Amino acid sequence: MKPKSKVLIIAGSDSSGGAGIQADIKTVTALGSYAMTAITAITSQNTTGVKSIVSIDPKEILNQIVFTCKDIKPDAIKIGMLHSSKIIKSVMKGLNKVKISKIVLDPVMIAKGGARLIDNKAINILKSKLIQKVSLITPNIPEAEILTKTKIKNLDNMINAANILLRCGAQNVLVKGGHLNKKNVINVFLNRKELKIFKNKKISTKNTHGTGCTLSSAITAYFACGKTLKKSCELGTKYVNSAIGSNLKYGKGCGPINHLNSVIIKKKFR
Ligand code: PXL
Repeated sequence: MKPKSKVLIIAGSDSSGGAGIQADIKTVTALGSYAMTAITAITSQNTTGVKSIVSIDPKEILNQIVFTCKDIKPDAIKIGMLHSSKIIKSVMKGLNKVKISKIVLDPVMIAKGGARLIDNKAINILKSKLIQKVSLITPNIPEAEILTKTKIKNLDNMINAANILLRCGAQNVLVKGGHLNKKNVINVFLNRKELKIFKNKKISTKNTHGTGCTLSSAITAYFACGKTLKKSCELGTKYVNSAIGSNLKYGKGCGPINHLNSVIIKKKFR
C-alpha cells in the first residue's frame, strides 16, 4: 500500500521502544501513514524506569521541523515530550514557520515510573501559549490536574477540567480517564460545540507503557487522513484498547502495548 497521509512527530526518544517517538512511528506506520520526526530529547530507559534524559539543542529541533517540512509537507503534526521552556519556544517558532493547521499536543509530564519529563517553566508556557496553537490537547488525569490546578476524581471533574482548558485557549480537549480507579475507562472529548464521552472496559494489566503517546499518534494519523477530531479520538481509542488487550509481557516492569495489533503481513513477506 501507499501511505494514506504524512505525519510529523515532534517528541522524545524512548530507548525501550514502548513510548515516545518509537511508539509514535510504529503507530503512524501501523495505521498506514508516513512518519517523519523531530527529536526533542533522548531518554535511556527500560520497562523498569528512566536512567537518564538528554535534551536536544533547541536550534537543532527547529532545524528538524523546518527543513523536513520544507521538503515533505505533513498533513498533521503530533507533539509529545517537550523538556524545557527553551524547547517549547523553539517548537512554536517551527510551527509558525511551517504553517500546518492540524496539530495534536500530548502534554507529556511524567513517565510511568515517576520520572519527570518536563520542568515547571515549560508547563507554564505550554498552558499559556502552546495550547492556543494546537487543534487538540490530550492530557491524562495527572496532567489535567496540573494544568487546571483542580483535583479530578470523577466524570464531572473531568468535564470541568476540559472546560478550564477551553478557557485557556484550547480548541478541542480529550481528557483521558485511564488513571481513575474505575471499571471502565472514560475519555472526555470537548470543544465549544460538543461533548462526547467514550467509554471502554478497563483491561487489567501492568503492561501499559506508552499508551498516551500511542493514542495521540493514532489520533493524529486519523486526523491527517481527513477524519474529524471526534472520530479520530474514537478510532484512536479503539486502536490503543486493542494494543493493550494484546498484552505482550515484555520486560520486568511496565511493558509496552502491542503497536502491531492492527497489522496483517502479506504472504510474500511472512
Ligand atoms: O509516555 C510518556 C513519554 C513520552 N515520551 C518519552 C517517554 C515517555 C514515557 O516514558 O519516555 C520519550
